[in-house]
Amino acid sequence: ARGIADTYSAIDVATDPETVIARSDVDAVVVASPDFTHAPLSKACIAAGKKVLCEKPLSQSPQDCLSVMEAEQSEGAKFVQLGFMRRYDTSYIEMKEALSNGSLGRALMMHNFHRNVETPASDFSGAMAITNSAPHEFDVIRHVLETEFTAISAWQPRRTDALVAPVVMVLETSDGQIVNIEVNNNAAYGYDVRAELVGENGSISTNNVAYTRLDLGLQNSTRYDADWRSRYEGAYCRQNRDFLKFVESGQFPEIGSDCWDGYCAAVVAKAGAKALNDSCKVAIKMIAKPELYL
Ligand code: ISE
Repeated sequence: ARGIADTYSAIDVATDPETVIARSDVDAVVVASPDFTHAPLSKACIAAGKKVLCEKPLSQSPQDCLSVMEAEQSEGAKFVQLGFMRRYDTSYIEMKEALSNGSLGRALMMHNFHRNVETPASDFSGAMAITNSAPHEFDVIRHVLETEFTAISAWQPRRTDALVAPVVMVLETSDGQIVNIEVNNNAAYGYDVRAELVGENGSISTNNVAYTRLDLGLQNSTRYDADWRSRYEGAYCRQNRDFLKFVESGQFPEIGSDCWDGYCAAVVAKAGAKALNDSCKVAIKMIAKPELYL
């Protein structure tokens, strides 16, 4: 911890997060620790009256998400902004605008793939591709289409090696759209996330940003990012600036993700893990949206 703190010029290090959260000189908190700590540490922030930017997912358990929502509803205010930073990426902002301004016509489908060079953690499984990686797609697709998912199916192809195989999901929405998502955490060639929204009048696709093309030796090439930190650097900065405005003003960011969004992603992820395990389509059922999140 001291070595990391020195690398990033952090003032202090500590071993007990709840003591840090309670410090009088701590105004706000970023939770970027392992997934299972997100919900309890967010609740500790709410109890301390401090706004928190919590990395996704809020929890892999819908029940844990509901307990954080209950803590916010008891206080009558939102405290938690979730780190679904894709909403702040220019490609998804332009995609959402093309749908909302009517140029694409009504949305019919979305095709998505999300490829990591290699699994982000040694304990990564096919189910974690759904519960840890795919929540980005679950959230940003809900945000772009302004709809909810109603059912999910999931499959995996067979790899010849011991690496975690990709997961392919097909989802249905309450507005009659069909969405497919591939998550491949062992794509090897690069960090590659793309989406295409197909409307009744046209289609819009995201592009990976390449600032240069190398022309050399009768070939031309562009580079992939190695992981999400460089690919979404601008989105993270915009998300984090919105969080600081939230801390200062108390006004929740217009495009930020809240605990309801975290709960929805967890419900879809849990259904997706069940669909993969049971090899069948699973219905997605959620509670009614509480007033605080309307
Ligand atoms: C990781 O936790 C992230 O949030 C990245 O954005 C995502 O691409 C990766 O698959 C996750 O494991």
